Amino acid sequence: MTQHPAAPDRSIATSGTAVQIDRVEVRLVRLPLVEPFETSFGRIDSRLVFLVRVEAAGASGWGEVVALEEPTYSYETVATALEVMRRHLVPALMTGPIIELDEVAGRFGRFRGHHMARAGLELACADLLAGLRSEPLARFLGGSRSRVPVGVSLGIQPTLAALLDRVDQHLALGYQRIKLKIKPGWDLDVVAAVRGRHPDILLSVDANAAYTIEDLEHLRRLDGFELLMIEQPLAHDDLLDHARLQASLRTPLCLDESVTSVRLARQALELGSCRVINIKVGRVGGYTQALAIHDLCRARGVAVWCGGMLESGVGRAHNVALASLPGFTLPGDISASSRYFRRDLIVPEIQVRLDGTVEVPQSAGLGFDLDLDYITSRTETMETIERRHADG
Ligand code: OSB
Ligand code: MG
Repeated sequence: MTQHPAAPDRSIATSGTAVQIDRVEVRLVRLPLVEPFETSFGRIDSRLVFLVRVEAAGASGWGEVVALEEPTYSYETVATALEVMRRHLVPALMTGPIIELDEVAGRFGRFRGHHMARAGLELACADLLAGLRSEPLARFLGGSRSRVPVGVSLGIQPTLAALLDRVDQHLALGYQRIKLKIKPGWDLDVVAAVRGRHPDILLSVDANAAYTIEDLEHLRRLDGFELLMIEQPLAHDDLLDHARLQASLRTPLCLDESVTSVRLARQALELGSCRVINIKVGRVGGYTQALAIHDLCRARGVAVWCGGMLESGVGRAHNVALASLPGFTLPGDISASSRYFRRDLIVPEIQVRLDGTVEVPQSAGLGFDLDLDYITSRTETMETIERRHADG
């Protein structure tokens, strides 16, 4: 295992018992959204939730693959993740027992890409291992906070009035930070209106790669609005132009799409491509990478926060656990279940307190029960992958 010298040494210790995973269940569950979610890359009307359950000797763990149905935010889709999981990842995972969580990432080490698919399995294994040692997932990962600060991501709206309403509503609910999705034609006026109405809130914007370096002068006009950060203004694979842009801005840039590994995180920081990093466990391929990026940023005094992918409660609960680590100093995109869903897949649902925090569960594993009846009623596809005896 290679590690950056600045990052503290880390290994997630388990009880030391070897666990053989012999069955993986995958389900695609369709959840309606309370309202469409629109970004610069398109509009999402409902969420096809990809749940993963790993089973070993009577115990099980749950994870979620955060890929969308279309290859817009990333090249992965629900369909590619399912195919890669059943053909490559699950067979690799089942080649022998695991003791430590980083062995799961190790089993996938020879594969390239498909981070969201890998992460779904690693998340499920983390829940399983934490549960087997009767430890809350947050503590298992090294988290220390009992509550995590949260913000909300507000999609592009049909009108400015509708957006201003959403902003007011979510501030009243306690959210500590408002993030506005922007794109060319829905940017300066919108930000000016929200900032004019709320001079003192933590406000950020997220372009999901909608601009190019040709827009530098235009983007510089965002510098007047005291934004907390500008998230991913330029292409997903362009660290160099982000560095050029950051050099001519006062406002910190935050990278999301561009940071898919600890190596790219280090390169982005060394190039000056950003001053903040959004960590999404799916985008980076699982907890092992997410923790390495957290450790790298913490050692360098760079703030990180936990991003979101319109997860169901399962992915959301994992995000809460991750965000309890000490380096997650900015509010995460971890909203209440009710911000997206009329009914979520977990009990209790994720709730945001009026002080803009979400409580970190203290019970073993994920810390939430799964609503199996509701999950079953919404399941479109279910498949189980069993270990073949010839494999072990
Ligand atoms: O860029 O952060 C993003 C949702 C889907 C894909 C990408 C992004 C988002 C969000 C919503 O901003 C975050 C959330 O509340 O889950
Ligand atoms: Mg983003």
